[in-house]
Amino acid sequence: MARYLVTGAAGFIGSSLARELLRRGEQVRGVDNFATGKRENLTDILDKIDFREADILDLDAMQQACSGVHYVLHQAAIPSVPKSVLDPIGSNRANIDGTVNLLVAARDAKVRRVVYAASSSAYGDTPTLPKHEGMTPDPISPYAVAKLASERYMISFYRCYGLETVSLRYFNIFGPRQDPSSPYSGVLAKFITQMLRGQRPTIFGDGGQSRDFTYIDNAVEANLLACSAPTQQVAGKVFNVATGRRVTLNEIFKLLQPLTSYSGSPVYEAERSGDIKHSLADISSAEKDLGYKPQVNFEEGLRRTVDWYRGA
Ligand code: UD2
Repeated sequence: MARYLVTGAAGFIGSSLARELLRRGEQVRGVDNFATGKRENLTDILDKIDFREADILDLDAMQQACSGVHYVLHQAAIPSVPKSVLDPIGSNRANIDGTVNLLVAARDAKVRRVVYAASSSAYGDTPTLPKHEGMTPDPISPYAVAKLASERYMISFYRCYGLETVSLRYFNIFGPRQDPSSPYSGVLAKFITQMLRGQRPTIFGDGGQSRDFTYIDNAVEANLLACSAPTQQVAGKVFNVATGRRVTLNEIFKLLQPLTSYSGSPVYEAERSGDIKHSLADISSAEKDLGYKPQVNFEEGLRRTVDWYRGA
């Protein structure tokens, strides 16, 4: 049995990781400052994990949190393109300073490996699709810049200190427990909850923008593979975590209509600043070096997510 530290444990992805680790019989420690995480996400597992309310900007707290830990799954972040456009300093603090603190703490505690929630936003709006890890990044929003900078810190800590690090570039992860309530929430959480309530969803732009939407179970699996894969295959490296297929917002709206029994139409508003048009991943590196294979496809993920929100 290994001990895992999940940062952002009360978040959508962090709490899903914690739940799967427990299911596999691992020990879980979690930290969260509840900036975006929710206590409800931990209700069913709080008595089974060593949870600490702490901010990743607090170096002492991170040093204590890393003590005796084998693997760190670093999910804590302020994960939003538009929020970072409004507050670049806050984004920089949480998404870069927080990562550096955590890396210092992990290095000093001699953690075996740190796996990081990097972002597909690092690629920016370059026209070539699919995006592969060898492409030169061209981030647009402050959020994307911060996620890329943290990725580079991960690589730097491997090169300079030998701390094994793996960065997973998540492509629009969605699924149960994604917070739908903030203006900065992921589009699927918003659309599904709005349409289930009979409210008109808002599409920013013409709805022709596309994403490689990736169901949560695939991201969880990728994290666990990133912990167990051989050092020479993964340490100091970056991997796309996605499905290799993209869907437009207009297509999603149509798919969601029968699933949510919503018969209305969407509202179209101006495109969002900092947005990119199309996103699609080449997942061959993750397949080869991590042994990753998407477990749940987009349609199945969408059905499971709608079912979850309907029952929530
Ligand atoms: C970016 C990253 C993603 C993750 C995420 C964290 C890309 C391609 N993806 O997601 O990997 O790091 O940031 O937040 O950079 N939209 C609407 N109506 C709404 C809400 C959103 O039309 O009510 C649009 C939005 O303008 C965008 C698309 O939906 O074109 C997806 O937006 P999002 O906020 O769900 O995710 P995105 O792509 O910024």
